[in-house]
Amino acid sequence: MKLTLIAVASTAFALSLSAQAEDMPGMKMDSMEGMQMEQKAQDSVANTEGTIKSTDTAKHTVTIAHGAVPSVQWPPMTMAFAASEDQLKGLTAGDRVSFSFRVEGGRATIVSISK
Ligand SMILES: [Cu+2]
Repeated sequence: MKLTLIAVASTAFALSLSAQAEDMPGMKMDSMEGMQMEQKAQDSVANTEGTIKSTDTAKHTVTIAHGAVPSVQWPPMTMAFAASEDQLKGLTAGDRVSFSFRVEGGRATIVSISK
């Protein structure tokens, strides 16, 4: 009688262990993927060159026709970047610039820009 109880108890214990073992790797992988994505977002500062198409000091954007940016897998394109008032200062359409930018949540923000 005592032996049967122990057997049942240990089976239940083993079952709960294997259930945990199945859950845990999944949870670990999820959190690791999350960390890697965060890491990528933090590291995604890319450099390229382009030509200023327009600036918008009210919206704080600069539209640049830029070349391909392999590090973020971008083809050449014309697009708007968020820029600070300071960064926009002295930039005008037609200026050839080299700049670095960061991509966060689908929005590209100028890190530094120079003619
Ligand atoms: Cu682009």
